[in-house]
Amino acid sequence: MLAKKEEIKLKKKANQIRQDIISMIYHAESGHPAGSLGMTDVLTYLYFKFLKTYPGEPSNHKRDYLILSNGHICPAIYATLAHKGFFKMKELLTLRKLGSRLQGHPHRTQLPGLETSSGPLGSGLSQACGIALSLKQENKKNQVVVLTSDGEHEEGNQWEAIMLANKYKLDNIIQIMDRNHIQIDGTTDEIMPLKNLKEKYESFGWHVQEINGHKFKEIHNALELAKNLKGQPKIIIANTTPGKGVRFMENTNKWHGKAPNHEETHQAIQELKKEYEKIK
Ligand SMILES: Cc1ncc(C[n+]2csc(CCOP(=O)(O)OP(=O)(O)O)c2C)c(N)n1
Ligand SMILES: [Mg+2]
Repeated sequence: MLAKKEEIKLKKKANQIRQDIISMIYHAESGHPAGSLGMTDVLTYLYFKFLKTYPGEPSNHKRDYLILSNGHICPAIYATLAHKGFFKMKELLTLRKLGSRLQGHPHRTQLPGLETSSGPLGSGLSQACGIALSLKQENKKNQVVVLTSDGEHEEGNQWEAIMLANKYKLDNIIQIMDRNHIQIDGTTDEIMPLKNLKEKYESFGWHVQEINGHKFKEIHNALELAKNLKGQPKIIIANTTPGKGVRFMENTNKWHGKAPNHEETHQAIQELKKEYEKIK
């Protein structure tokens, strides 16, 4: 069970991370707010409760691995890493600037805390499989958590990795899918219907859970169950609201990859600040 006190702390942290995401994208004048805001609760829980991380020593061999496959939502992981102490908060406003370590898509060798580079969709699960397989061969217990998006499930490579993870019984993988029903140009139903992803994954030999990706108790319970389940790869389908926390950005693909202007930024931050005061 997730204690009430912990839940409140996580909600406050996620709210602050959302404010940073908005400021970063505003200053960069480009970026991807919808998916970033949608996955903030999951990322907050992972870094502040679940993953073994070593901010001062990011390559520590005891660490768990977080692979961000849908690299365009990197403002969320950058802000979370900064809050966790991987680098200074003031660096966040260098997002997408020339020479910055915070590129528009994650660049592994530049920024401490990143395990992979990403951007080309559909590659992260394959990368996670490689890491998970090598950890297994060395009898290591580190967890490999991979974040993917629903849009990525239109990539053939994704399904090759799904089969491989089953073949090698990669039970050190937990995939969390951002099921937000949008992609660049519309809804996933309009562009390429994904139908019943739970049934599909089950038929590929995966253990599947479906949760509300904004309820910390559900995130907690699903990850605890997944961590302790052996013998097969595991996926948590996180149903999320794209743009979560900023009403005018919610549930539309219009904010997939667009920066808010000055007024919109002000409105978004005000809304988040009001919400922060209500957290209890
Ligand atoms: C292989 C590949 N094809 C196309 C793109 C361009 N692209 C970037 S984001 C995106 C939409 C993908 O859908 P999803 O990740 O679900 O978007 P979100 O929910 O974050 O809006 C596309 C097609 C890409 N990055 N990589
Ligand atoms: Mg999506």
